[in-house]
Amino acid sequence: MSTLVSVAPAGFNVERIREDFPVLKQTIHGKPLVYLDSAATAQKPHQVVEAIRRFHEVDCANIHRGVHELSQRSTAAYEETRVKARRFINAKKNAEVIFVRGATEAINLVASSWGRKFVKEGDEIIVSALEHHSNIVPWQILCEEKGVKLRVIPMNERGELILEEYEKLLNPRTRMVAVAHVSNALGTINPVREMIAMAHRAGALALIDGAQAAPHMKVDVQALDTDFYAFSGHKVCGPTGVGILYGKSKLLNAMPPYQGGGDMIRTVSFEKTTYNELPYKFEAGTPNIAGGIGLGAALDYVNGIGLDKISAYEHELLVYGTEAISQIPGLRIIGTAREKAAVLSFVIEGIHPHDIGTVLDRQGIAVRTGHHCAQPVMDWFHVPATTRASLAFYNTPAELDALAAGLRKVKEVFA
Ligand code: 7TS
Repeated sequence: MSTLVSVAPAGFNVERIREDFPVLKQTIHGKPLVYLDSAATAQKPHQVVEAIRRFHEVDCANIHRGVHELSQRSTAAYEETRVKARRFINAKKNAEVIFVRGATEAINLVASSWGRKFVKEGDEIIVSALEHHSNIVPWQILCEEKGVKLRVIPMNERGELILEEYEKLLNPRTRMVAVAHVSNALGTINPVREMIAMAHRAGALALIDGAQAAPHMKVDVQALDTDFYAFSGHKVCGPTGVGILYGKSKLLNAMPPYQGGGDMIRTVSFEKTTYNELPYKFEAGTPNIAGGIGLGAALDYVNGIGLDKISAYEHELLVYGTEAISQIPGLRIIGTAREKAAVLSFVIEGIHPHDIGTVLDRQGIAVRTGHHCAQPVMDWFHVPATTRASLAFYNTPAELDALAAGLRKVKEVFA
């Protein structure tokens, strides 16, 4: 048995946890599956699958509209997830928790709704050099429409943001600072609490893209004092197509609706329509009800293990995996921030990442190769793409040994 397992936090039993993930118990090309692509999407425990199945088999009805029993039940189950999500990020009020499709939609909602009303020509918006495209492009669209300038916080060779440079970018024209909590391409954990405080001192708002943070660490939106926080359910062991936007109620109340339709209105006439209160003002149309209920089960599941334990265990895995793959000749890790979570991005001299990914796949090892929707990060490091192994609490040290062995095989194949 690996020594690592013995230093896993008390009460953390990875083999027991893996029993909850039927998908992990399969072979791929005749080899046991080694799933190292959780940054793209996390696997789902059977409790989540069961909650979705139960909804469809027992409670299925539309929500917020029926007096009948099934609609009451499905509304209650869906709204229960809002409460769970509020607790998950420690928001003050349920009304500050908006259901969206995922982090992408959350950021688009803010850029579109808040941006439409509160930015004007000559203003500035700050993002960082390590953002996922979903925290760049919505702001670029807004900038183009409004004549706003997009400014970029640079990073160092470790993939850490340079706060002195960030400080210089802040000025009275800055309206919004939109930054990832954790980088999907590098694993860097940004000092967002400090960055939010800096934004506020300059009179700007802050949006944190928590897509890669929510699965790995305890998030407290009140302690961060963030104005907006976005995450995707599917990266926290929930289903795809559902996520959460947190916003301070004062800001959300002042923003115009993002989409019009059912559920987001109070009254409609051809002369004038009035809008529903928060959070429904931002939830037009029939939502992903099954997904929302599945997300509730996922948050219960993750809380049941405990994010403190998850963080501690994954940190040990990251250290172990970093050591294991660093032994491979010609391998360079991209992203060596001192504060780092769950991501091993790397290149191997002379071998294209897609070839690495293909050879690993033949050995049952699932990694992502490409630019990871973070092309500016690739440009900064002068690489076209990387191979990325991303970790979750259900991974084991033995799987990281398998990755290292797989990479040795890659070297043999392309020798
Ligand atoms: N922000 C970050 C930091 C992300 O990593 C991702 C998705 C998103 C936003 C968008 O999330 P979505 O659920 O709305 O698509 N990242 C990845 C990834 O690294 N590989 O596949 C998707």
